[in-house]
Amino acid sequence: MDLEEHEPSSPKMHQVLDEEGELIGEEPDIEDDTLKDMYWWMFYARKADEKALKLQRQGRMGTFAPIKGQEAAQVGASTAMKDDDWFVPAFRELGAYLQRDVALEQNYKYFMGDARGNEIPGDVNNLPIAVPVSTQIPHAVGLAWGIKRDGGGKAVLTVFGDGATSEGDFHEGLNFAGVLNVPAVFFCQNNQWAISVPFEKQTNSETIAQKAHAYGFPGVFVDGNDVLAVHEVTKKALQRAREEEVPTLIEALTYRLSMHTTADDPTRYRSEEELKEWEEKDPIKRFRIYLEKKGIWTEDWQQELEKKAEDKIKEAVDAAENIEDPDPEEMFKYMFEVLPEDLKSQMEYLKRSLREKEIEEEKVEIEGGFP
Ligand SMILES: Cc1ncc(C[n+]2csc(CCOP(=O)(O)OP(=O)(O)O)c2C)c(N)n1
Ligand SMILES: [Mg+2]
Repeated sequence: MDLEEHEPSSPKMHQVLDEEGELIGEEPDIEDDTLKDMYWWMFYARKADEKALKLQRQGRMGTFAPIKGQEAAQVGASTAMKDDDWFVPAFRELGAYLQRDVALEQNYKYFMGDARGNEIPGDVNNLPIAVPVSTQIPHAVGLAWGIKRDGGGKAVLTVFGDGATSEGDFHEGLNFAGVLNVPAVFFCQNNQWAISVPFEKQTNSETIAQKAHAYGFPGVFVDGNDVLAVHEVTKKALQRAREEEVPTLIEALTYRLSMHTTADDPTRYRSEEELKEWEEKDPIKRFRIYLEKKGIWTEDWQQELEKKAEDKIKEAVDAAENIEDPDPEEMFKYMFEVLPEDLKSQMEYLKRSLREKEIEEEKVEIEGGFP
């Protein structure tokens, strides 16, 4: 008996474009307008991301999780969704979020520390940002199970990182998805780092995708810097989820070109060479070369997009920075129906301090002095 004959093989990475933007297989069946849209969302996300980093460095934003390098994975996946599918994100999702109708102003507000930035427009099927790693996966499975029980026809796409696959929630969620056959697609953005933990210390599996075999559904390994390949596999997986209620685990291999968050310094744990190697594989550049060869990308069009992105970003910053302050008492409002005593006294203390501050300010106005 030969053991190897009985081992599941590791999946081969799917690509449509090579690293130089050359078509590998057949021309994908995507309309020019959709290709243009995909490029726009990737480019806009990159610009918005760069601006967020600047705002944070200027003290105008709190901690921010940059997406630089992951635009193809995010936009490839989100453009494969239908509007009434559900998107269940982690926290590094700016590209997909913008494409899924969450205004940049909202994203900026959230990272400026305003909880109102995490309010999703009522007609948009997105769940809010989830910072606790992997907790969104069981939520996605529950949502997909609910859809199935209500007659199906929609799919759920949940996104998480390579680090998230080491959490119990990942295993519990995928196990349930397999047992219950729910219409969910599990999309792992393997950016090869979980803060300072590299992929090889995260798992001894060759790929994340192959873990799907253990849960009894398919796993697909795709080049996450190839927007066309990501779009193609995600679209097929979502369709299968909607029509056959078969879940899929997708692993999109990509790279975080920036820091984990603005509170992190990646030069302390990864090499300059590794970064350079992945900068060469920039997903936007690769897609641009392909579009240029097709006659879709031109310098003039790029200038138009630059201007459009700049205007939209400026508007979003203005709106996010000029929003009226929330009522501080809101802090106490939504967790408990009956406020516990300690919180009640904190709320009273807050109210008293605010009243005293108001009186002080009135005095200054009347007396024209300094407090
Ligand atoms: C349950 C939990 N544990 C730890 C953290 C701190 N933390 C935030 S992000 C992160 C790493 C996540 O890595 P990965 O899943 O690969 O996503 P990426 O940050 O690379 O997008 C950790 C440990 C957290 N937010 N939640
Ligand atoms: Mg990661």
